[in-house]
Amino acid sequence: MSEWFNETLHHGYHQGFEVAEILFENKTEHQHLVIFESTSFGRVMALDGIIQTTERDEFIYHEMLAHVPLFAHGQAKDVLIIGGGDGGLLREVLKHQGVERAVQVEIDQAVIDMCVQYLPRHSAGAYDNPRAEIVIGDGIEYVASTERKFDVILSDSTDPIGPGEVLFTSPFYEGIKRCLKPGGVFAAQNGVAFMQPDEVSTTQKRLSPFFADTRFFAAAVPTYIGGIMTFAWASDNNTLWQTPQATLAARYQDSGIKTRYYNPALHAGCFALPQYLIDSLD
Ligand code: AG3
Repeated sequence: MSEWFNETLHHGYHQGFEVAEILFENKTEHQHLVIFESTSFGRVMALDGIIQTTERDEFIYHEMLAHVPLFAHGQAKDVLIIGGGDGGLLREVLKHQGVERAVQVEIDQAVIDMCVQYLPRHSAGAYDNPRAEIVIGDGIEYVASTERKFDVILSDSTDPIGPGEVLFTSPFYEGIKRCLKPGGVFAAQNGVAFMQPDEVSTTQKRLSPFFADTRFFAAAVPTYIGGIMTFAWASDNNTLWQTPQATLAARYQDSGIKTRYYNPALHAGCFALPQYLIDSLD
């Protein structure tokens, strides 16, 4: 009998991975962390029973969360990442040579350490990059108190359950507004819309008091099951989201960045949402 890891996120609907080998399993200071070798998606990391990332499809999520805001902005120098302990997002952000500093605030040192050890292809050396600065701490406290200002802020959180819950609240968004430079952009993991519809409408309600433009973009990430994942987008520059495809294409080409999911045409289209989602937004 083979052993299976069954995710516990949605009611009455789940995905399972056949486990080849458990590589690490422990209760950290903040959450239950497991990293295993699967027979289908490479190495897989889960926190509190919820799949966070797999080697096989992480590129979709990390490329979209990094490159949509960064290519739209076009001249980001200072980037802040909240969460993202596996290092995949930091890896993609640092591919932008114009980024002079990427500060990452992660609450759980153990997630970083164990991912460097057991998911090394995620960070791919990003934690040793001199442009990266790692802060172990609570993201909500950081954005409420730092004197730094950022061009792009990315929230790579868990779902709004456990330690990640505060990263979906008004006080967090107020902090984001506080440390975003004029014309900057905030983007955040915002759940799988079909399965977690309230996350989209709640985020819209909570973000819009602080920003002139609040919207969502989407990508289909197979192991975030149930359809498209949405990413929240907030900026006081309400033209940034519709940066012309030709501009994106020029920036993409100049950057020399190689991607496997992201491309300028997909970027230009990713803000188009299914009607059921638009209707839920009012
Ligand atoms: N961050 C997003 C996990 C979301 C999973 N949730 C879900 N399927 N609704 C994971 C960390 C990747 N760096």
